[in-house]
Amino acid sequence: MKYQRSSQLFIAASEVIPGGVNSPVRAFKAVGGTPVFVAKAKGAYLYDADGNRLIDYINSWGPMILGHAFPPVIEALVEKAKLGTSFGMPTEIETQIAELAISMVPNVDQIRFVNSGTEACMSAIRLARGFSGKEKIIKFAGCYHGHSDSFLIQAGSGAVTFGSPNSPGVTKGTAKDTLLAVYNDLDSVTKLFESNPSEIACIIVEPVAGNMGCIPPQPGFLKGLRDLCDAHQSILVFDEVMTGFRLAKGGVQELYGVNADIICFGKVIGGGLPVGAFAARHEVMAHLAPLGPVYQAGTLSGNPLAMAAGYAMLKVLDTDIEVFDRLAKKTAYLHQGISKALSAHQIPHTINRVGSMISVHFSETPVVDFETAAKGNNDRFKTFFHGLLNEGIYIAPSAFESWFITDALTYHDLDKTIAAVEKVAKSL
Ligand code: KE4
Repeated sequence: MKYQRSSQLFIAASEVIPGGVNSPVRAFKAVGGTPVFVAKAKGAYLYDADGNRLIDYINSWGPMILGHAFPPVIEALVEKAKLGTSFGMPTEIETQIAELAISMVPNVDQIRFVNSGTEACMSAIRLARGFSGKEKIIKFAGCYHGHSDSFLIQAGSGAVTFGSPNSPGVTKGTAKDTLLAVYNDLDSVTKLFESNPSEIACIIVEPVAGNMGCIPPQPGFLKGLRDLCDAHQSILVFDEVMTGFRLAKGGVQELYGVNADIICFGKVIGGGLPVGAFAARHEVMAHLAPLGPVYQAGTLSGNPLAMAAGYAMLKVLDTDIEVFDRLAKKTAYLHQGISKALSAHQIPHTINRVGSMISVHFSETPVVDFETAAKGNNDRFKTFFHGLLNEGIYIAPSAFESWFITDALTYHDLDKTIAAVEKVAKSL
């Protein structure tokens, strides 16, 4: 594969955009080398600035669950754009996507749309604090909820890649109200409740973690968080920005049968346009402006263009009753193929998978939290990443990310990917 054009574009971008990218993980800092610039994408394939075709396994970090340039979404966008893109006034499409999302997700009565997952999670903890009258939050080391100050305390995703868990610019005043627990370790959560009695507004958790690679909740973990929140009158926030409308129609609440109090969304809900959202029962949402005192707002929140894209995407996911099963089967097939290829070359590895989220860890021990995820052999991951890229396979440029499977992938694409892993395994 040649990357001359991407290299030239990266030099030009770096002159005028910090690090040449608008989101750090794209800069390839965790794997080295020059970021690939995309010219266009269709279905399961990216076409980069040098004309290389790549099978895409990040799909814009989740949104492209049905493939790039998915026709119903594009058609909806084109039609809606002809009518204007944003008015700063209510439109019918916002009600339509709200009604549809609420019909798909258990245990919610209302939803507020924002413009990113960060905004959704930031607003959710403010609402939890306003509802409970308490100030502290519990998050989990390695979980990432966007770049709002309260979350950049040993965040996962990009922040871990940069090895600066507590980002400069986050004040001590903010940091003191964020308590850190260990993912899949209920005792670590219980201890925080005991040492901060009646001060904890909420627990925010990725119910299936995707920012340490993919890490499933161990049996009883989510139910244990539910019970702790009930016992201490705290709010349970599920950050389903990655998992919402991806792991099941009703997300993790449906998949694991545990209800949260506020659920955050992003990625898939926007069909590839900037949309975030948070949803809850009436009693919680009654505290949100303009109904109640908890303020939250946004110029482009609910803009009809993004709503039209999200609505077109959700409608397909709501009506195609086999899509989640197809996605899970393709991901399981990929899992088996990759593991067989790595094992054939005695490469120590562990693969985590839930539905259409999967991650490969070069570690002999099970990856169940941030500490075990960080023990992976990162040099081996770098070789793996670039080896696959050279074979036309694009996976997440960091070991601390999940891959996102799209239904546009064929079994031929999966076989091509497995064959590439077989070839790369020789050099690991
Ligand atoms: P955004 O603000 O990036 O839309 O969403 C933040 C967010 C919140 N919650 C979870 C569970 C998330 O995974 C994210 C964002 N995910 C990363 C990928 N790990 C986005 C990629 C990036 O930062 O460029």
